[in-house]
Amino acid sequence: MDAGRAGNEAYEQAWLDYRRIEDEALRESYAAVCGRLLIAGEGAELAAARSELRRAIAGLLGSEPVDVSAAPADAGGGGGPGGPAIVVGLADRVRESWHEWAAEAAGVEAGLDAGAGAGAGAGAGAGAAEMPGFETLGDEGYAIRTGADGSVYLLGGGAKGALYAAFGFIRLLQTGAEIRGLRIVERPAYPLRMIDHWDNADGSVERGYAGGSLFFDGGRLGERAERITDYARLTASVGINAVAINNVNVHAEETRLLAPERLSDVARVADVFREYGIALYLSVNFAAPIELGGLGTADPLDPAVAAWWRETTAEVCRVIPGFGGFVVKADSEHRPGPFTYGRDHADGANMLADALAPHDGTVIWRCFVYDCKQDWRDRRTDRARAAYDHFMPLDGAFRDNVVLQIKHGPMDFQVREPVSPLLLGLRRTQIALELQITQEYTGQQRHLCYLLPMWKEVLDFEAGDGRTVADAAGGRKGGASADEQGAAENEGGGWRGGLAAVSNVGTDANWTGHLLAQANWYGYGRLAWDPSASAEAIGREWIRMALTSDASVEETVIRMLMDSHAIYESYTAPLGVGWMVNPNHHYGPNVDGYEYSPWGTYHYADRDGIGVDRTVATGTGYAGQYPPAAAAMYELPHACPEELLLFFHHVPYDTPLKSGKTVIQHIYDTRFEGAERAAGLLAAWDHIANRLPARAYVEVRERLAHQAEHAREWRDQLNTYFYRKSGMADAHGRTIY
Ligand code: GCV
Repeated sequence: MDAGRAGNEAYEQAWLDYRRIEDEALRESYAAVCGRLLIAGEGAELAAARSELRRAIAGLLGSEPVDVSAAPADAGGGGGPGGPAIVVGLADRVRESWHEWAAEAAGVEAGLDAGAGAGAGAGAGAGAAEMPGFETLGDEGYAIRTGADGSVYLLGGGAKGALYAAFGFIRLLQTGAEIRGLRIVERPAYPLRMIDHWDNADGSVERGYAGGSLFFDGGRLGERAERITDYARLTASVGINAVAINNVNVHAEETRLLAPERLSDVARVADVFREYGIALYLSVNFAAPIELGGLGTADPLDPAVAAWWRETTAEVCRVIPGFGGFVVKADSEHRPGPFTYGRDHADGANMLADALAPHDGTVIWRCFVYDCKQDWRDRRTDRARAAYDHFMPLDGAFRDNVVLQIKHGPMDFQVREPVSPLLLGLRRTQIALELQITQEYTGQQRHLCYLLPMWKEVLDFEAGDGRTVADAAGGRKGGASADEQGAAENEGGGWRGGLAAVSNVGTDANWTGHLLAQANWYGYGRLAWDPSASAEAIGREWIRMALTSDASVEETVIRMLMDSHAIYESYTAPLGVGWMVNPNHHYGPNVDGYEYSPWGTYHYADRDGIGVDRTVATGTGYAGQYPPAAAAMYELPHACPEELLLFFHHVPYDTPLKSGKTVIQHIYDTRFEGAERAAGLLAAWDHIANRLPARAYVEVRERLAHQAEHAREWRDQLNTYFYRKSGMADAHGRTIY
């Protein structure tokens, strides 16, 4: 058992668990640099950086750094008699106000000049010319540099950047990195790096698997001050800069969050967020002018409605400085929206955007719009088409402060879906890719499912022209030359889009219920900062920071994480068929659970075959929503990636796959293998039992044991269902019921 863990046994500090570094030589080498701390400047984010660095260094190294911020000259400079220091500040201010001191600090300026690798900025005068690169940091970027005397400079382009630099440096210490000769420049890939909470005012969390809401507690808001601060620290530490605190399904009580008497509570949470560079967003009810304002309509083109939103928004922004904006689920799953008034979604979003524009706020408008009252007998209506059909015709019709939030797949966060064609289709509209950290359809934090490999596939997807989803979310042309890309698109300033994801945290002591599901929260933030980072590297960081510094344990746990999505997929959804789950709560196998429902979620299995024909030639035409190369690939069964075969095609059970197996044999084999591999996760965990902290071992083991058993249930129900439908025996004669 890892003795250093005492005090954070419950993992309530997650990856900001500053347990003492066990390797004495490493600790001493860090201590040589971390003895003194100098914060060059004022302000909330710098104060947060100061307290975090003090806390981290005290925990990791055993003693707090001496704070020399007040009197740098007396303290002898970074490299003076007091020895090296950690210097935190804004790149500009450190350059201007601390120039002399920094120069004294044993040649730091030379180090800064030589290494600025973020590209040559235009510069603003002689000083700027000396430091190419800092102009390109932006408010959120940062540089970390070691001066010649060993002092470490954590320099933000703006205050947020300085805070991120502090967290970045702490991460180096926690992961055992070399901190001599640091020359790091980091800039986030996206301006929007958001987490959406589906928290309700009554304290429950829709699709929450880790306890109740952090923010709402029996009708009160913001009472758990310490926990909310820890949440803000954890969230900011991975670079998240926007959080919507309430569910996109806005009920009566949450509609009232906009009312003056509730705003002060919201403001309390926003105050904490602001210290950590996080803008608070509210999900709003499109019918609020009626339900809260007492108007007779919510028609977005009605001047009285627009005026109500303008005034209400102005008050929100007065009470909450730096308010982020609104998240809107409209005309979706029984929520009100502009369709009621014969208006389109650009009318609705733009009206709210105009109310937010004077306050520099953003409308995050969701594209999860489809008919949830479909007749299952109707085989021509295809839910997968809906987002593209609704929003492509509106490309270019949205204000500059509207971001369309688009789920990664065309259906709804299934374990396997193709990438939504809308993500690559929109060229003149700002977008945010929406992911789901909470494991609604991926094991509900009872099964292990590390989601980064799947998210990486989404971000890397391109439809034949080299422009990836990661590019599209950043408003980058990507891929081919600008000419080939056509119209001006969105490169350059003003882009507000990026990534958004549904939170997986709650009041459980370890935040996420399944301890290893913390890696999804951590990893989402790290990917939103840098989508080119590898899933494995991010997973290893989390393991070192949150769980253990034992390298052999790390090897086992990273394999478990990296294999887990494929394992989950193999015993649940074959070849791109989703939805074979129990209705409502969505947990556990039920092959026909959604087959005769109005939700548009069918597999069409009969005695001869299975799958949905979404081809242009004979099906719903969904495949034709992709650019030509991808459309051609999905249109033909032999060209279609096999893992999506049944998403795009209805095929007979005896259709041969590339492996030589038939579809039915593939279904049987993957279910048997998947269940075995799930049991293997438990065995792997047991194998490292005596090298794991006791509580972590026991808690995770309980979940892995459940998973192994539940995977068998999935195996047997699916195999039995398809055996009974098809009448085709398993080639290996294994037990099917
Ligand atoms: C918040 C799915 C979920 C709902 C969720 C919805 C959405 O349908 O099951 O719980 O509602 O997606 O994303 O709006």
